[in-house]
Amino acid sequence: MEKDMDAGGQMSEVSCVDFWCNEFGMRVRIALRELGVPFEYIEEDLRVRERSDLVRRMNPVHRSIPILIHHGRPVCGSINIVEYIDEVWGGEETTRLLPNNPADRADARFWADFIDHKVFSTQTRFITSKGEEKDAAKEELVQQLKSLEEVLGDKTFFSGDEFGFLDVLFIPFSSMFYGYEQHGAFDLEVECPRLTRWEKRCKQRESVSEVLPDGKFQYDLHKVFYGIE
Ligand SMILES: N[C@@H](CCC(=O)N[C@@H](CS)C(=O)NCC(=O)O)C(=O)O
Repeated sequence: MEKDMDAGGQMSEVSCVDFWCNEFGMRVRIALRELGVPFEYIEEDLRVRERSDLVRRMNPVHRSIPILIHHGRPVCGSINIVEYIDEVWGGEETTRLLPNNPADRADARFWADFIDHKVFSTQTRFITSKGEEKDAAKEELVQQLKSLEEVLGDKTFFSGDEFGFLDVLFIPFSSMFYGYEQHGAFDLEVECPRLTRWEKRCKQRESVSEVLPDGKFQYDLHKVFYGIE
């Protein structure tokens, strides 16, 4: 699926600039696989402090990854990119990632924002803090996961029977579930049983299993990044 540059060093029609353990970038790689879009993967090693020329050129405002490059034109911001992928390559209703109904779409976007602005920042605070602050962040994170579990309800996937937009956006965060448990000394299956069953269902999909890193690798890398013993 992932194509290399051709012999003349030309860029593929579709490229994804990312780092293997980037939760935001995993969304893009999963979405491309779900919709069967061949793409070239360009690794941007975030352990190197300076961003590459390509990233500076393609995302001069934020200098962040992921970046989708389509016919040489960059698309930035993972949620924006997933929506773009859906618009360009999503076919019939059943193979689209975003729900067809405008109210369901608005709901999905609301929870997407919740994942990025609540869950991600709480996760970062939890992983990087100690003592009382860490305990408070852990409590908050578990409550936020429970909120997402409420949204999931008894459905197979967030939008119903089909794997879709919110599944694509949130499943990369499950690569930190092992890290949450280790870091907070709790059992996520006890706190959020439906969410952990959803995680297992998602991981049965090739698009997800090929992209998600092992939980221990992911936690170890976060520890290095944040200087946690
Ligand atoms: N909201 C952005 C967030 C992207 C982001 O923050 N990416 C980080 C990695 S997690 C990054 O590229 N940081 C650049 C750096 O660390 O130099 C998205 O959804 O794409």
